[in-house]
Amino acid sequence: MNHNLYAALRAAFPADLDSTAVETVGGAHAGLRYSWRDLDRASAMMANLLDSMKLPEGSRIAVQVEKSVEALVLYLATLRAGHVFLPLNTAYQAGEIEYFIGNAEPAVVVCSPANFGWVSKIAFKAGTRHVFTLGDDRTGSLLERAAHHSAEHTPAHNRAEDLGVIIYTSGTTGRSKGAMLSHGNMLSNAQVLREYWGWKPGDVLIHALPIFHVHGLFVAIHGALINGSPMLWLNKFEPRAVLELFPRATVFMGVPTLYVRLLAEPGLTKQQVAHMRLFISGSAPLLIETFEEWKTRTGHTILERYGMSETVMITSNPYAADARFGGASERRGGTVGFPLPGNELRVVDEDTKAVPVGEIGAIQVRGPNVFKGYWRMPEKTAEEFTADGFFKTGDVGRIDERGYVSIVGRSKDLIISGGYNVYPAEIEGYINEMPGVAESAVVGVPHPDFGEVGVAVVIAKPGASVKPDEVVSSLKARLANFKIPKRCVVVAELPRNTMGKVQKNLLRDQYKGLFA
Ligand code: MLC
Ligand code: AMP
Repeated sequence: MNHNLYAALRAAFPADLDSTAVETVGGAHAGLRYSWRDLDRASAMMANLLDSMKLPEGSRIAVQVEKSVEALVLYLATLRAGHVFLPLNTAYQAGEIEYFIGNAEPAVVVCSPANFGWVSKIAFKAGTRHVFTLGDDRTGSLLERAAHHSAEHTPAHNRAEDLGVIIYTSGTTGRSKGAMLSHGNMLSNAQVLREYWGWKPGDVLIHALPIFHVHGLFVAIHGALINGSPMLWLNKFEPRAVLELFPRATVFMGVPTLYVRLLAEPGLTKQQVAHMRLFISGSAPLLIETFEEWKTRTGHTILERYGMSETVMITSNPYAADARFGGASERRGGTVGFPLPGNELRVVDEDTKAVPVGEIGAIQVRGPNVFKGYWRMPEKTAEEFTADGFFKTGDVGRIDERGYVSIVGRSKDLIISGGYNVYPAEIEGYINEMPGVAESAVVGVPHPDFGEVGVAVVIAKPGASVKPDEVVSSLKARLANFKIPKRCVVVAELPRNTMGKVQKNLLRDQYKGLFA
């Protein structure tokens, strides 16, 4: 049996291949319709282009391009050809890209036409032989080259455990780690979610998330494709454009910031969402206020789920009655619901013993969705798994007497800002190298729009003066914009415990009202 993920998605395309699979909405490239046949033929052409290059097995195809349907086609083509897709956030700057390309050693790099100069320089230096461009307006050398290839292609033969995608996640210490996901990891999760969320004929998904992380790339795209459901496709999230689409759609997925921004629109009414079936939130904690306000304004109860790059989706509130949990069908705000079918989740103490119901501990998971390990980091991988094969998520939570899981914190020092992960250690590393800086601590504080944002607390070397604005502008030149602390303060000293360790909890408390 072929476990190639594209082959499985293709098998779910509707019988009428000329019906619409994707319609672009909003922005300069609105109004384009791609049929299922278009997706199949275009991905065949790109897959044939990749085949013609005779790349070694398991070659990485690194992609940093603006969101477009052609970028989606490139993802499908990479799976189809049996290579490994490596998506990169468009906000990453040269230093970050240099690390990813150096670490992953991709055979092919695809970048935006505007970035070809600097990206190709980095890629060629790292030994990459092929660099293509792909614009969000159907331009670029990738499409020009693919145009010469046949629109028929037989998907590569893959085993379930074959690597399909590498997603880089930042590290608590040191640099980013590439989470290796197999065709089987992604397909099993897509199949489970299709059932669990009650996908059905007639569903239409609004796709307004970036496609370089698992939420937009896997949960949303696989969900629609494996159900043969069309997508209304926005290259960028715009609350008003989304609002206008609700009468034509049934499913919406967003990080909490998207819900907060939609709630700020006076046009969000029960009538406007009458056609919608399901609103799903994830990637960051959904505030109970947002959950309640959404219910009041729209009459819909947001379904919150929980996942991560290493595991894809782990838990979900129920869409319909879940027989495994006494027929519970309530979507409970402040919880992330039940472990998904086939996925085992436990909350443990420091000795890996399950804690009693209702008590807090570390969340560990095991299942067909859990990744193979970190790219070229066998020791790190071994550290993150228990002897019996559970992955240590780094999240802290509890399970209540009804089986609902809640995330109450993180053992990893991580800030989640608007659904993007920011690791303080990385930012602190850059700040600590700046002239005049003795030490720094970056902490997350509540923010009305992004949920949480970073604040940098800096101490200067004796006799030196450090200007907060200069710290921020210097970071901006080197790091992706969403990682930049929204505020920098210079102080005389940092609070420490008896071991000399900076007490970040005290800093978080001290600055929690900054953006109130
Ligand atoms: C943008 N900015 C952010 C930010 N996004 N700051 C902090 N956190 C963020 N997430 C800042 C920029 O730095 C810039 O600042 C300014 O906002 C405008 O930039 P923009 O690009 O125009 O912003 P906007 O389009 O408004 O983006 C906001 C957003 C976006 C919420 C639409 O961040 C987004 O799409 N988030 C979704 C992330 C996501 O898909 N996560 C899934 C991860 S998967 P300045 O100062 O430079 O002007 C995962 C697993 C799971 O976690 O469970 O799903
Ligand atoms: P990433 O590594 O980018 O995939 O981010 C995964 C992390 O996002 C998880 O480990 C959680 O900390 C967090 N996360 C995802 N979904 C939720 C949620 N619904 N509630 C709280 N945290 C979440």
